[in-house]
Order: sequence, then structure tokens, then C-alpha cells
Amino acid sequence: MATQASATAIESIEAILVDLPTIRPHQLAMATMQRQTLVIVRLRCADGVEGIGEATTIGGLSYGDESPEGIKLTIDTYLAPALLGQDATNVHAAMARLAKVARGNRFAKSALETALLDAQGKRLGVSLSTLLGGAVRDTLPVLWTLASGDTARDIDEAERLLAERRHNTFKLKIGRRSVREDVAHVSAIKRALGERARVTVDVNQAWNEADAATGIAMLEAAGIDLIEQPTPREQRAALARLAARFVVPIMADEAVCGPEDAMELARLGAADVFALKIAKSGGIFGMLRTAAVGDAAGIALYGGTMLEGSVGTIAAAHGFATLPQLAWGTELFGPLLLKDDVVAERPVYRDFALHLPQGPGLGMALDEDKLAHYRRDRA
Ligand code: MUC
Ligand code: MG
Repeated sequence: MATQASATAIESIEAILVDLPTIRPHQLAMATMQRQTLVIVRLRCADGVEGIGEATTIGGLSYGDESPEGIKLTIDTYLAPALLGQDATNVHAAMARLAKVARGNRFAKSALETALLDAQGKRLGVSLSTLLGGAVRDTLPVLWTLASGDTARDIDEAERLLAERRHNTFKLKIGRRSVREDVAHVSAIKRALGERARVTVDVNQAWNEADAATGIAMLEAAGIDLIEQPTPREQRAALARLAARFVVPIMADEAVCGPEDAMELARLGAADVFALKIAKSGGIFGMLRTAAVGDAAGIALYGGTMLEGSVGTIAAAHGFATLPQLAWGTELFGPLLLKDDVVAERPVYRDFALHLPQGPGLGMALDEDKLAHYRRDRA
């Protein structure tokens, strides 16, 4: 056992901050993104196999509890030392070790879990979804977020993407302006697109319950298909009252990280849909456990994003591809928001869907020149 483990022991782990420009400013209730910072993890094993992973968040600390710089520090100082010398082929044992040395820190743990799974897939010559038991779909529907901050520009963008057959569902980021201004913006876009596209909104927790009741009533009348996280994540009872009050489905995002949150939201009847994300669940397995609670409770599922680059996006895609039901599709468009990336081949988006790469592990390789160019600590 000891000899076997040392043959596949984890030899080194590197966490690299990568700053990439976005194709346009991306406006959310809590931040405007002009660039995205990825934390790329590279894990090397004694048998020469290398795995890659990614932890990425939105707007520094404005979205979640972990910042890119904090994620790197956590990995370098606490998580990597706990994994060095451990058997890279036993992902569950490695993750259990991390659970012992660190509470929380789900984004950092997710990147490491992805790197271990990528390495093991490469070692066995199978894709990550095959390693998870098999994909039930090889393409994933992908929506696009209109968030330029300008109604006319958003409509032009949607028309172009519909014509290109790249997206036919659009999510609008609201909660920054007054409820009336937001509703006017959303209604104008829905009127312009009509039945040719689905339109959803994400409020990112910006409304109080009274604003949400007013706003959702108007959005429902305007033909909006889905309302994401209207109220603060801690206010589960408010979410439950809104879900009971309206016919338009309410989706929990920030309120549902792991299976425990999912249980509580299901018990309260607080959401019709769960937005799943590998980062907030501490990895693909945490996401799958969260999804299982949703399935058991009859809650529909949606494949969410933290606007990761290609590595994190494809990791999530392999996980989402194995889910028995994924009624609301995905928003795995992160790579399309970036002007450039650090992988050799960027993911394929065609006919309103992301196409799952077929190679071993993630099916993605780093482009060393690009990584050298975009890493924050470049000479
Ligand atoms: C979120 O809150 O869902 C997903 C799409 C997007 O534009 O932002 C993210 C985060
Ligand atoms: Mg959201």
C-alpha cells in the first residue's frame, strides 16, 4: 500500500493568480467587472501525471466569502501542505484530509478536487464525466447574461447571439437601480425579443421582501421566465413567502451552497429551482450531493457559474453532464466573457450549447505561453 501510494503521491501544488480582460464591462448588483481573476491550480504527481483545477469568484470579495488572493494564500499555506505526499489516486481520502485541516474555504477545495479528478482521469485515460459514472448528455444548453448596463446595447447583443445560434436564453442582472427602472429595462428587452428567447433575471440578493413582491409581480406580468435570488441569502423565510406567492419560478443561488442548505430550503418550500455551482459546493462531489437533495425534493436544477475561465467551466460541465435532470440548462458561458484564456483549446459553443470535450480528465490543457503572459506574478 505504502509503495503504491508513493508511486502516485502528490509531489507539488501551485496556485497561480491569472488576470484576464473581459470583452466588455459586466455589471452586477454588487460589482462591475472589467476583468476576471482566475486561480489556476496545477498539481503534479510522482508518476508524472499533472492535474489542473480552477477557483474563481466574482468582484473580489463582493460576491462570496473567498477572494482570489485569499484562495491562493489558503492553498499555499494550509491545503497544499496537507496534500503533499498523499496518494493522488484516492480523491475522497484527499478531500477528507482537507476537510480536517480547514473549515469552509469551498472555492479553494473545489479547485484542488478538480485537479485531483483531472489527474486521475488522465491516469486512467477516461474523461472526468466517465470517471464520475458517465455523462447522460454531451452538450449542455447555455444562456448568456446581458449586463452591459445599457438597454439598447443589450438588445443588440441578444439579437446578434440569437442570429449566430449561440444563445436563445438571456439572463439580466438587476438590483442596482430602482425596482421601476430595472423592470422597465427588463420589459423592454423581453418586448424586443418576444417569443424568440427566454428571459430570466438575477437580482443577486439586492431587494428587500417588499421590493421583491412589487418587482416580481411586474416581471411576471412582463413574461419573465425565472427569478434568481431576489432577497438576501440568509432570509430564507422571505424567499419561501415569495415562492408561495408567485407562479413564476424562484431560483435560489447564493442561498444554496451545499446539501445542508438544500435540505433547509426544501423543508421551507423556499425555491422552485436550485442554481448549482461546483465552487460554492466545495467541488463536483459537493455539487452532486446538493443536486441529489434537489432531486429528492422535486426541485428543478440549473447549472450555474462563477464566471470561471475554461478550466473551471469544463470541470462544472463534466459534473452537470452526469445529472439525471437539469431542467433549466446552464449558464456556463464564462470563457465567452473573457477576451483570452490560458488553455490551448477553448471550449466549443455551438447551436445554443456547450460541447463537452472528450479527452482524458477535463480534456483541457494549459497554454504555457498564455499562462506566463497573464499570471499576476510574471517577471
Ligand atoms: C450569479 O450570481 O449567478 C452568473 C452569471 C453571471 O453573469 O454572473 C454569475 C453569478
Ligand atoms: Mg446568481
